[in-house]
Amino acid sequence: MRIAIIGLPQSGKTTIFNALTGAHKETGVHGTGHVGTNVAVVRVPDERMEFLRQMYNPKKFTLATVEFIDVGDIFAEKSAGKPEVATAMGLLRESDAIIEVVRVFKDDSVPHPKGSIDPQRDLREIYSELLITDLGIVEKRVDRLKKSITKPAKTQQQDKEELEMLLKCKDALEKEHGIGSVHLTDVQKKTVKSFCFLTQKPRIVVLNIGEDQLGDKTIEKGISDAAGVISMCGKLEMELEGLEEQERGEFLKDMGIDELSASKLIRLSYEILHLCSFFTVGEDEVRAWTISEGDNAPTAAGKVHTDMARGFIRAEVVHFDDLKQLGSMKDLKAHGKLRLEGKDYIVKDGDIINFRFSV
Ligand SMILES: Nc1nc2c(ncn2[C@@H]2O[C@H](COP(=O)(O)OP(=O)(O)OP(=O)(O)O)[C@@H](O)[C@H]2O)c(=O)[nH]1
Ligand SMILES: [Mg+2]
Repeated sequence: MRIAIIGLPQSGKTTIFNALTGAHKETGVHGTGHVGTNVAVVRVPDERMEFLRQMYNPKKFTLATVEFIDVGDIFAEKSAGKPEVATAMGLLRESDAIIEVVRVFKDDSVPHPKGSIDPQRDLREIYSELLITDLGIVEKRVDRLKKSITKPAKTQQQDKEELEMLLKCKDALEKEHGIGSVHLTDVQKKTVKSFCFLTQKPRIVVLNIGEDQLGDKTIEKGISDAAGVISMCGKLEMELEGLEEQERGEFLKDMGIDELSASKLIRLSYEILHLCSFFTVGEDEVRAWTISEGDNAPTAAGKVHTDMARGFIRAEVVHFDDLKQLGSMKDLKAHGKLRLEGKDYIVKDGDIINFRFSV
C-alpha cells in the first residue's frame, strides 16, 4: 500500500511525513516551491502479531508495510516543468490513497502562502489542483482518440467506447466533480482504472494543528468531503519520534494524546481501502499479509507465492481470536476450530492460514 502526502506549500507536509515515518527530512528550509520526493516504508503495528511472535518465537518476524511519500510542492506554479515534478506526479498517480495536509497551526514565523489560516479554502484549493490534473490527462487522451477515430482501424470500436467514457469524465471534471462520482459500467470502470486519476483516490485530510489546539473538538467541524479526517500536531509528534518508548508513552499521556497518529492513520487507511490482514505462522517465520476484503483463499495464497495460487488445493484455517482464547493449535484441533476451506472461501481479517498446494 502506498499513501502520498500532498498539500499547499509550508503546510507541514514534510513535518507530518517525518512524524509518520520516523524519518529526519529537513523541514521549513525550502520555502515555497520545493519539490523532491521523500519516501519511507513503515511497519504496520498489530498487537495480534506481537502475540504470535511470543507464541512461535520465529526466526523471522515480518509485519505488513505501508509506503508513505511526501511529493513536495508539485502543484506550485514554480514547480511547473521541473523533471522532479514528473517523477513525483508518477508516484502520486500510482498511490492507493492521498493524505491532504492542511495547515491549522498558527505561527507568525511561518508565512501561509494565502496569507491567512483557512482550512476549508485550502482544501478546495488542493482539490481543484487534483481536478485540473485529471482534466489535463483526459483532454490529452480525448484529442488523440478523436484523431485516431478519423482513420479506419481495427480498434476503432474500442476507441469510440473509450472516448465516450472520457467525455463523461471530462464533463464531470468541468463541473468540479471528481471522477469517483461518475457513473460507469463495469467495462468502463476497468478502462478508467488504467488512467490512475487523482480524483478517484480515497482522500484523508490531516489537519496540522499547533500544540495549543490539541483537544479542540471544533477544529474538525465542517471538514467532510474526504473519506476521513484526523487532526494531529505534526511538529510535536515529529519530536516525539526521537524519544524512548516509555518516555514517549508518558509524554503522550501528559499531552492528552491517546495514540500516535501514525497508527491511527494506518488503521483508517485500511478501513477506507477495505483492506484486511491474514497471518502465516511457524517457527521459521510469522508474517502478516494484506489483502482486500472479499478476497478468496487462492487470491490470498497468491500473495504468499504465485505457485500457491496456481496449485491451490485447500486452506487450513484457524482464527486468531480462537488461538488466543484456546492457547495452542493442538487445543484448536481438539475443539474443532481448525477448518479446511476450498477455493471459494472468503478470507477474514485475523485468519491464520496454512495453504496446501501442489505444482
Ligand atoms: N508552530 C508550528 N510550526 C509547524 C508545525 N508543523 C510544521 N511547522 C513549521 O512549518 C514550516 C514548514 O514545515 P514543512 O514540514 O517543511 O512544510 P512543507 O509543507 O513540507 O513545506 P514545503 O515542502 O516547503 O512546501 C517549518 O518551519 C515547520 O517547523 C506545527 O504544528 N506548529
Ligand atoms: Mg516539504
